Amino acid sequence: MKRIMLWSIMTFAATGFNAQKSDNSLKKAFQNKFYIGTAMNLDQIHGTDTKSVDIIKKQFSSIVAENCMKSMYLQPKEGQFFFDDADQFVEFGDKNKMFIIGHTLIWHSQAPDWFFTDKNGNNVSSKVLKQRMKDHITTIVSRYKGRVKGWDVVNEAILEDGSYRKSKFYEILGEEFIPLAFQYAQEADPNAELYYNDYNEWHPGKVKTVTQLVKNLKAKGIRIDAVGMQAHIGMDSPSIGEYEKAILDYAKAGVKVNITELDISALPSPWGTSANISDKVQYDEKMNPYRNGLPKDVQIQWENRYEDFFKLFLKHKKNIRRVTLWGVSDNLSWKNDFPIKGRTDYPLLFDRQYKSKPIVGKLIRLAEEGR
Ligand code: 9MR
Repeated sequence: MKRIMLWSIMTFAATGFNAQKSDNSLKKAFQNKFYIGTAMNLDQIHGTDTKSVDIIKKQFSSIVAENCMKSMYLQPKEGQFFFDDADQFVEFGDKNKMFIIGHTLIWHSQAPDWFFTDKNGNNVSSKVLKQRMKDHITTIVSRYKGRVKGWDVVNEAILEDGSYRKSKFYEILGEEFIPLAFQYAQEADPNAELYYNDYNEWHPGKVKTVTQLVKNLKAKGIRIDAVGMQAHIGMDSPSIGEYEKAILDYAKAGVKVNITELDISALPSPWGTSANISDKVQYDEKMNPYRNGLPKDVQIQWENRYEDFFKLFLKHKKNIRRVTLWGVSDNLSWKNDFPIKGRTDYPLLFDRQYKSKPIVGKLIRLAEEGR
């Protein structure tokens, strides 16, 4: 009798464990909370990186293209669009019933030079730039109308002190380029969600200008649905309190928050959490301390940091539309080369062998507990 009982307990434990292993996923656990997404690179979009593709299909409910929808790729020459990669990306999302995000329509970086210059290399007039923005946005948004559900309309236009970035868009059009971009996108697909996306968006200076921007757009009758807070997070900065305050401020201004581009670097940072990709720092051995793996204490600290942020996101789930990781596995992360080239970082949920890290199970449990 005792033996039978022991056997059934063991069988139950074993099947319970297996079921958890095979059925549970981030996508299922978070389905009534918010979309949980990832960025996709070209090998994933083309289907050649099958290990990543399996993970994406199983774990994520939303996708964004890491690079192939940026203006230098979509319109490398005026009027010459290249849609092959973006088309495959959108097809993948449709086929797998995912919430598809377009990244990004207007960004000063990765924009081709022709966008801003005439044939003599001088800045174009405001009239010409407006027309080019309109053509670019209208062509792309109309092509994926009804399929791409939300667009990062403008990316990284405000600096930490709250001033506008002195980009070519700003130089030629002033602050007006932002409402114009939103208006063109809205006209091209009235049902798509429209976002302003930026890094360090918890900085009080940025929060002030971005909330003002939201109010100005709304006052003009132009729709903005959410602010995308890029979450390139470090081990010490930002604090949960700083992040929470920003989420609440954006909610108060009448928009949802997308947590975008989430990755938590386990490495020392030379300057904080900027994601301005033109900034680079010289390689230094001391800044690459974990080439052969994370020490246990750092790994625990890193996991706690992920858990703390997800607790925050779950606490504010009413205001959060989506949480999107900036990639699948550590080996593919941009963080290995930023802000210092050639380091070994551990910012994502899947390791270099494409195995889920223990944090995945912990996040699933957190979501299930918060049901
Ligand atoms: O991860 C992206 C990297 O592969 C590209 O080389 C880089 C330049 O296009 O952009 C990276 O993604 C950026 C995102 O588009 C906007 N926010 C900052 C991200 C990291 O630089």
